[in-house]
Amino acid sequence: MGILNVTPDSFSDGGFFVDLGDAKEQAERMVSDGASIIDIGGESTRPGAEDVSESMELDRILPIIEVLKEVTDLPISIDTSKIAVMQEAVSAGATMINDVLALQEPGAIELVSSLQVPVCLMHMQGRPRSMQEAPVYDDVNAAVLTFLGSRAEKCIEAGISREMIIVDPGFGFGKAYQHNVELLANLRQLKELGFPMMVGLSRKSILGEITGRDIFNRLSGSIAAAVIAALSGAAIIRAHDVKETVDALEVTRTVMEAET
Ligand code: PT1
Repeated sequence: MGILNVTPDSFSDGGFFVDLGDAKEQAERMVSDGASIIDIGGESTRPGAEDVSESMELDRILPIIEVLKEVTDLPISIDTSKIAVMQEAVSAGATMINDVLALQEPGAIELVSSLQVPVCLMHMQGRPRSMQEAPVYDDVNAAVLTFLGSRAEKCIEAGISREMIIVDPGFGFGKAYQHNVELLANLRQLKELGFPMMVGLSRKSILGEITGRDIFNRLSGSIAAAVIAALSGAAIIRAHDVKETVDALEVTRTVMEAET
């Protein structure tokens, strides 16, 4: 899954992609580099990010969806927690919903049930603005597993079909350094839920903490994290550097398939 950010305060692209021409170019590159899904977010959810209004989010993403449809037939995922944005984006041609709030907004489950599109349910402790202040867990793996299991169950009860559900542990979302490391080390446990897993670690601060690198120098760390996630059973890797990530995952896949 290639990340196309359209927020001017986007955490690593620094607002380079608010321009439609740039968004188109970036999308074309991700397509030719081998992305399978394009993820668009109109609201930054990185640590410390402020809320964005519904109308601003729509103004940002609807034109991008139009442009993307000209460029590719790949699935378009919309990274949002707002039901109006989910609805409008799917009407405009988005085919997947990526919700860092795991459909906890009132009406979100019912809407997605009626839209019949795949949905990624992500775990977060707290909310983006303050989630990194003092995250606390008794057992981070158990907390994530329990939360995602119960959200998935609620979705299924509301009529979302089991095949439409993807789960994501939410690296960096209300997790301290040790929580992120423990989660990645035990990612296989999440497979027990029986849903495809999505993982986003691309350029995140945990990689900076491990390597001492700033955000522009985390490619190797991001690739290592993507490979570990794939070896642990992740089905979807959310990444900025599509070409490099696809190559690394092709090697990983080839070796995994050769295991006897
Ligand atoms: C993610 C994800 C996402 N990450 C899904 N959606 C972001 N499903 C946005 C840091 O610590 O992992 N899964 N949408 C980006 N969020 C962050 C969080 C960016 C933490 C950076 C950090 O640096």
